[in-house]
Amino acid sequence: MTEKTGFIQAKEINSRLHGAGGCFRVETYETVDSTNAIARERAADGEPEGLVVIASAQTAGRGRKGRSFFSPESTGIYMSLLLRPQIAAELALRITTVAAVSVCQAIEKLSSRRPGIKWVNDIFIDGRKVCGILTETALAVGGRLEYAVLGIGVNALEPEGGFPDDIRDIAGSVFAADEGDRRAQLAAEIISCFAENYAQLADSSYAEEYRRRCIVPGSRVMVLRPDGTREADALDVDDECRLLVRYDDGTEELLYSGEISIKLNRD
Ligand code: BT5
Repeated sequence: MTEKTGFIQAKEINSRLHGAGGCFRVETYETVDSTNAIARERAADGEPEGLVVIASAQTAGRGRKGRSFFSPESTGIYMSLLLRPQIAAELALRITTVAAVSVCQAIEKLSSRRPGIKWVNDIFIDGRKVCGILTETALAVGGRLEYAVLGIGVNALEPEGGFPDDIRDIAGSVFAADEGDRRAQLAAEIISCFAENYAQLADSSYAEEYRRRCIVPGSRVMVLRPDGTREADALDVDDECRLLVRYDDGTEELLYSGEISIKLNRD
């Protein structure tokens, strides 16, 4: 039986933060439009690094390129971390990739699941997307980041009645219904794992773990471009977590986040 779930409380999460995770300040809300939107407003008002906005539901959860992120009440974790890293703006992709590794580590600490990263920002379990990550940035003068808002949406449990038709074949959840409501544990573990890894953001040592967890190399992929799609073989992920692909005419390309989307043939 699934326990009756409700709204996540900040104290349930704060009491479970550990290590560097203790430096983050969690605020919880019931229903918001988008936790990323709230965190960005707070960032613009001068809020220091370390705020984490967590909601139990979102009415306008967003993904990349104007897509939406389905964010129903009581079964997911929708959170945004306000960061002010001292890195050049072109390294902002690292925030997403470090977060992807951290979400995998957190899931493995709390379950026997074996998550993988679908380049660049999705976490998959058994062929289904259980988490999406959206990092939004604001630039300061001189090409540095003024702030970054790291948004992480996780399907902890399957919603009652299942996922809506448009994502029914794509989406999955981290926990099975009989594992109960573990959102607070998972949220605390994601924050704590991220906090540890974030300390190493300036060097690219985490890239090895990203590469190991990435499920794309070795697959046939569709590279989606504004001017159409091209099939390619995904070969490898480099030290900056860019994806190296080889097109059928033999040319190779290193793909950056934001320029393209990748679609696995089996999606
Ligand atoms: C993402 O975009 O997956 C990034 C999602 C980030 C959501 C978090 S929640 C907290 C924070 N506040 C926000 O407003 N956003 C962030 P993208 O890679 O563009 O994927 C979007 C696509 O994923 C959609 O077009 C659907 O196909 C699929 N999708 C939507 N909702 C989903 C869900 N709950 N589970 C699995 N797949 C979903």
